[in-house]
Amino acid sequence: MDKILAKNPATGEILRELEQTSIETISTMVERARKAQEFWSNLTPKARSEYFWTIREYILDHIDEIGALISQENGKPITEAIVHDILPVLEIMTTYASKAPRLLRDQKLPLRIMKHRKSYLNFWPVGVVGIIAPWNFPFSIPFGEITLALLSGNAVIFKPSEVTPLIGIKIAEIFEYAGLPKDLFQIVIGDGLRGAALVKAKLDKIFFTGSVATGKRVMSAASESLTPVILELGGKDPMIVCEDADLDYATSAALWGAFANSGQVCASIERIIVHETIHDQFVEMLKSKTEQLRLNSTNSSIKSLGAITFENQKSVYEKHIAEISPSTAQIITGGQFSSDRSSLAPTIVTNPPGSSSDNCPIEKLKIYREETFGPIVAITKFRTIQQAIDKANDTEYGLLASIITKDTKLAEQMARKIQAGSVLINEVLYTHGLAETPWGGVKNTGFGRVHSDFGFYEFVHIRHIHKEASTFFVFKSLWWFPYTFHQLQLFKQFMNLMYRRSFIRKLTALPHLLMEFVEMLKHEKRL
Ligand code: TXE
Repeated sequence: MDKILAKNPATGEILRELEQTSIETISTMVERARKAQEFWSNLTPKARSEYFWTIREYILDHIDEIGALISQENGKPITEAIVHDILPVLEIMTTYASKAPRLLRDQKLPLRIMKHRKSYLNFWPVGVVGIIAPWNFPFSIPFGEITLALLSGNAVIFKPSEVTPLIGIKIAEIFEYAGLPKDLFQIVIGDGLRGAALVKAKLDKIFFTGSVATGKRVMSAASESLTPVILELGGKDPMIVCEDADLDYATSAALWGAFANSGQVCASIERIIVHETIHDQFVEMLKSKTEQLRLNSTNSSIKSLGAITFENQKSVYEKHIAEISPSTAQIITGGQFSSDRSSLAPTIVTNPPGSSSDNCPIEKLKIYREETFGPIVAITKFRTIQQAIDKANDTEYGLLASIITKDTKLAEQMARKIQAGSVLINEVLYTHGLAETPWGGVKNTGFGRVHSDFGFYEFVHIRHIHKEASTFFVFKSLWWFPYTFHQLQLFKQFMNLMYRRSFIRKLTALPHLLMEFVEMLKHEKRL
């Protein structure tokens, strides 16, 4: 199959038929990128940053056109296309094009014991980076990673999802407009076979965002060449709503956290763990707000939920909903596809009536345990704070978690016990849009970080350079050959001096150390 179809998921309209990149050419693309990277890595970080000021202006000048394309091919409302996909790209570009020169400067490492030596860190780009992206944030997820990769001196081969190839092509056009050196940024169009070929093409690092199943395949294939991988996989993120929470605030946060991007977000709130005393009121208020969301408006700027981007996702929703029975859960609202099956009504599911926080049958269902990646949220109950934390951690994922409470001190204590990459207090979901905060998770969510200085340093090797502080004198090191009697005594006294707790014992080691040093110099010439 050499062609793929770019479609509008809201209407089913075919937007374009596209030639897939030939699998055979992928390794030569990497070779060409490697040549271009040599030149690029020799530019100063400031010179590389200059390209990004041009790109930023281009994006601002074409915001409506890019937003419309994202909305059309991904199915999300235009507000989400502009605010969730484009704005974070401008932010990361602005932050890291400014910061890159400083972050890439050599860093001194003060040494505790070897005062006559100097150590410092020097950063160098890893080389050619492969960025394999999903379809849910087809602009912001890869663009942020590409920006950091290029700013730090790498070449990039980018494979957008086959579900959103036109947005990938738009990204390539933007870089072409900026006049980057030829072959420094290249795009692979097509399906997972192309992704697999890219992983095998002797890249220097792979940034993969997608499903756990594919992430495992990527890591396994990358192990053949020991290519390092960063994996950003799924989530089943919890929101804990404490007894003292303002219900209006908590339900609005839950509404956006669960249904933004139609729930097709790795950090979507898919589980809400509510204190049992406010549970019923919370559910009632969330239901009422959910039913006010606009679904099928043709005016994309007032629509709240868009289309389901990826056709195969619909069977996941069906499977999860089908498992519900009167003894396991109840659907409070939603649960049905629109008549054209392009969207799913935002869906709230809770325990059956009469359940207590110790007996929550919903917690055994797929809808509570597995990633739905759609506009579905499962609500359960807790009684004690410890129970809330245990329930939040009772998942194979660990990307984000949220806590809603007026007691922010308590929330901070709770946050330290939650197994997740980020814990947001009285907020939800949005920190992928912040450039300075790390994004990534634990457990099956994967490992490594994107964004933040930690994410920036994922794109460089750290080279440690070590030298004598003085440029005039170089001494043979005392631990070199030959191994001798006074040399050994000298080191024992050195350890007493440096590591004894008692000041007196440290002090008494000093004359012995000096004596052994003199004896060694007199009788035990270094080879
Ligand atoms: O992901 P895939 P899909 C999750 C979410 C969703 C599931 C399916 O749970 O239900 O993924 O989405 C490329 N070697 N997320 O099918 O298949 C593929 O072409 C290398 C979470 O899109 O993992 C695409 O570019 N690459 C996520 C990318 O991998 C391969 C956002 C992701 O595809 C490959 C989206 C292979 N063997 C979905 N096979 C998040 N965490 O944000 C496929 N690809």
